[in-house]
Amino acid sequence: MGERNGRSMIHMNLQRSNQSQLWIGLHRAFSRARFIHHARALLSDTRGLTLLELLVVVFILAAIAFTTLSFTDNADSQFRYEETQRRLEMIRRAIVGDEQPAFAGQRLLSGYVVDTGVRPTTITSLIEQPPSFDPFGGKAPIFDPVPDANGFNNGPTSGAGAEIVLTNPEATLFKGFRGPYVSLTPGTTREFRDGWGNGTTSDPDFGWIVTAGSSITTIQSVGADGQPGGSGPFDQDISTEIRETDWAQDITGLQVRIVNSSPTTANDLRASLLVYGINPTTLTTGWFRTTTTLLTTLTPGDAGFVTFPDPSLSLSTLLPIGQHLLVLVHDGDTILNTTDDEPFPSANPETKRLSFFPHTVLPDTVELIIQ
Ligand SMILES: [Ca+2]
Ligand SMILES: [Ca+2]
Ligand SMILES: [Ca+2]
Repeated sequence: MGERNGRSMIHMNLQRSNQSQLWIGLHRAFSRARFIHHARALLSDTRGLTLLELLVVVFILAAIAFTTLSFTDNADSQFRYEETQRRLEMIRRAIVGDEQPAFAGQRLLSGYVVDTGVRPTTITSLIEQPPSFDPFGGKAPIFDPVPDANGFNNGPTSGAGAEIVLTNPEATLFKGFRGPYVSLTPGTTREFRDGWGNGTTSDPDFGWIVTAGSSITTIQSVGADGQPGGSGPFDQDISTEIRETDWAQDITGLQVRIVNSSPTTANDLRASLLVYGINPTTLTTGWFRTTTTLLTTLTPGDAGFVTFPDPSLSLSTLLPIGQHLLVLVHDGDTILNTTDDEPFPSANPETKRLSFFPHTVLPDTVELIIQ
């Protein structure tokens, strides 16, 4: 029994052992299947990841390429925008000169307005000498006893009330066209376009829009879209304004102190300012004259004041920046702008060059001395 029992125990154990082997085998088989399944899944996952990665890489490369392209595009637009701004600044400097002190606080008078006494009407006039303009050079100011209603001299050159040319060297002013006032587009003879290349060569403004008001001139670039308006950063129009204080000085209230250092009494004195420019009526080069109030008597050793403008004048008191000539005037009949008006003393008139700078206050008083 014991043996039998023992046998049966062994048998059972064997049976159990076989069963567990079977289970283990089955388990292993399942495990292997699962492993293979997992491995396949993993393998297929790995393939999926690789593809995804590849796609990501391709996408990133494309994105980089696109970004580089749009960056290049953007950089190009940025360059053109800045070039347009630089050229607007160039136009501004061409018209009113360098607005910064040149050295040691001293300022230089330069630019189109200083040379010609007027603002340009087109961009072409900054490049080519307008037909009515004189070339740059020393000019003897011309005093006209009876000027035109707009203040400009109108002849005659001889006879009663004839123009008087102030030939003394200290009276000479350097005036006239000395352009081009802007650096031309490289490789061209007469072009000055904006950074976007707007406009055509036949356009007198080369694509810029120039608006000349009575006191403000605006120069505008229409931007990347080539037309006025637009909202994009580069389509928006950009412009520069030449304001009254940039190109002109108002002489209202400017006083001239006249000192009589001569031994004789001087009577019926005024001071006139001679300004070179273009007569807006005849469109020819000429001299504009505006004059102060009257000082009836000035005894030896005495000083007196006259003030711009004489109330009988209806001329503009806005004068261009630049150098002008102040002249002492004798007005015997005390009526301004009649044939007897003449520079004083007639043999060697008292004169003084006055410099009008942009953005500055004119001195309250300037002085003329009768020697
Ligand atoms: Ca005249
Ligand atoms: Ca535009
Ligand atoms: Ca007179």
